[in-house]
Amino acid sequence: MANKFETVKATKDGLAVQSELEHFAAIGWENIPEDDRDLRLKWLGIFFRPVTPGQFMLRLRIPHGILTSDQLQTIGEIVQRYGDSGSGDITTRQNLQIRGIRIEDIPAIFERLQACGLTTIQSGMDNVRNITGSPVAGIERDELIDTRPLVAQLQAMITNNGQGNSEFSNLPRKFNIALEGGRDNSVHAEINDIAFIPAYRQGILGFNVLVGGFFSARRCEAAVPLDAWVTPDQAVLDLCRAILELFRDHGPRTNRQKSRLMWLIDQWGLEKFRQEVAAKLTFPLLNAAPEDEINWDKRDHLGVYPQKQPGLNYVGLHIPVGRLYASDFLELGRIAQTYGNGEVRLTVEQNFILTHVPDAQLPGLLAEPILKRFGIDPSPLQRSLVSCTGAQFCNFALIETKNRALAMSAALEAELELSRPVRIHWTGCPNSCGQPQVADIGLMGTKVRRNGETVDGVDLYLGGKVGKDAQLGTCVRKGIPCDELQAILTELLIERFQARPRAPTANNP
Ligand code: SRM
Ligand code: SF4
Repeated sequence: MANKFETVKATKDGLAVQSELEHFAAIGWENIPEDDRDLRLKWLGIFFRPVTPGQFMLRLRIPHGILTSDQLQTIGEIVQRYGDSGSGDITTRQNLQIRGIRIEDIPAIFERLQACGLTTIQSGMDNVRNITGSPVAGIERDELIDTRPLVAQLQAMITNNGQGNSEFSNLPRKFNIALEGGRDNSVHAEINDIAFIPAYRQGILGFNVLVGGFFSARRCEAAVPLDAWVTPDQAVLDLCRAILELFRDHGPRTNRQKSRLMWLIDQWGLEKFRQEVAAKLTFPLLNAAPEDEINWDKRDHLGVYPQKQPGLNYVGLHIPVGRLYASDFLELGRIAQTYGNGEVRLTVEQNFILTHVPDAQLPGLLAEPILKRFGIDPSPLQRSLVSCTGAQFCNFALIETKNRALAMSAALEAELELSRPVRIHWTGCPNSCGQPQVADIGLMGTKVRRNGETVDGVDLYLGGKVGKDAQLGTCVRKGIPCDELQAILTELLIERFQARPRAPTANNP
């Protein structure tokens, strides 16, 4: 029997609500039919938030995380309209979500977004999500492949140039694609349904292909090699199309908890899956190159770095847990325009990079007041902190995450001295949007019974390794009450991450 989501999709395609937007804006959020409001609008990137009813979240698509200062300005102006209810977040897919949005404003907002080259189309539900790539593509000195044109072409193919593409609007489940062109696996290739990683085959530079990586409440798997290598051109698009069509036409749809691409690969076996993919292509699918070129540790890009273009630099700014307000969008847009060429990048660590800053402009940029909040050299725990949305806006959340993550890092840093960053990722529930499995220390929200009471807690993950030889971390301890967590993390940081207790001071006796 089909699950509820399949019935909704079969009754009316998600993209069909495109033509009803004006009507929805006119009748108000309370009167929109529930399946349209709560589900189909997500095909347009419009998310009804039961936690803040009437104030919707808009999830954009920022392919490769690349934005212009004009686009930041537009986003800032849109968010500004909502006063204290307006905010935005950089997401773990190098993307932006903005909040506080009223349905009556959506038609005008969509016009404004379109006018500056932005779209929210097919960014939620059973669609291909934001396509990620190295945040320093095209400016990195040691880059192997500049993936920007490929990511742009893929986004155009999948979304029909941002207009909506019914070919890919009824997949069995969400779908993630990442292209890495550098040496440090900046995109977490291993947790995507399809990932391309650079590899030389017989002296030619192309990509080895990984498939089936995903996290879900039920199961988490690292992607497996497809034993395929493709040239960095149309072949990438053709391969994605072939896999997406197979997933669409043959992917399991009965149980939503067992519908991601890896479940189809399990069902068929990797060999048959590869054969089916190859059969759809007009070129022979070559075997993988014996080695890939991912041989660096992962970088966080915070700080000032020379670009491959002489005399120019990129400057990575730390945005605490990715949270931005209207004035931040406007101010970041202004400094990008004033000191660089107006282009910025977002990272999967929820941070921000200004590009093309001439050497002579660096002192002025580094003296800008906003860099006091969004610094280039934050303290070791703040630096690598990542957090999903959590209970403030997400109704799946079992705990509040972003504020808690910030407070916990500050409290730990008051107690401890750290000689290196420790990547701590918070996620509010087992859906793992905050990717606790890729962190040094992962914290997944849960509820804990203590003395007959239910309290906020976390499950503790350790062992996540990123960059070269990436590996997923696993749950080592369940159900730690949040108010007992600081003591446990203190011990862990001392034992495993070389932290040292600070000498007592007047402020911290
Ligand atoms: Fe996620 C559902 C937020 C990255 C796995 N995710 C949700 C929803 C849409 C649930 C909802 O409707 O409330 C969350 C929206 C909350 C809100 O108001 O912000 C949500 N996910 C996020 C973001 C914003 C977390 C963040 O703070 O950065 C990320 C947005 C990415 C983007 O720009 O598109 C986000 N989500 C991820 C990732 C990480 C990644 O892609 O690298 C994962 C794990 C990787 C994966 O998908 O394989 C992830 N989100 C999920 C799942 C579990 C998927 C599954 O197969 O079961 C759900 C629940 C679902 O889809 O049923 C989910
Ligand atoms: Fe919401 Fe859970 Fe995803 Fe966090 S992990 S954003 S709480 S669905």
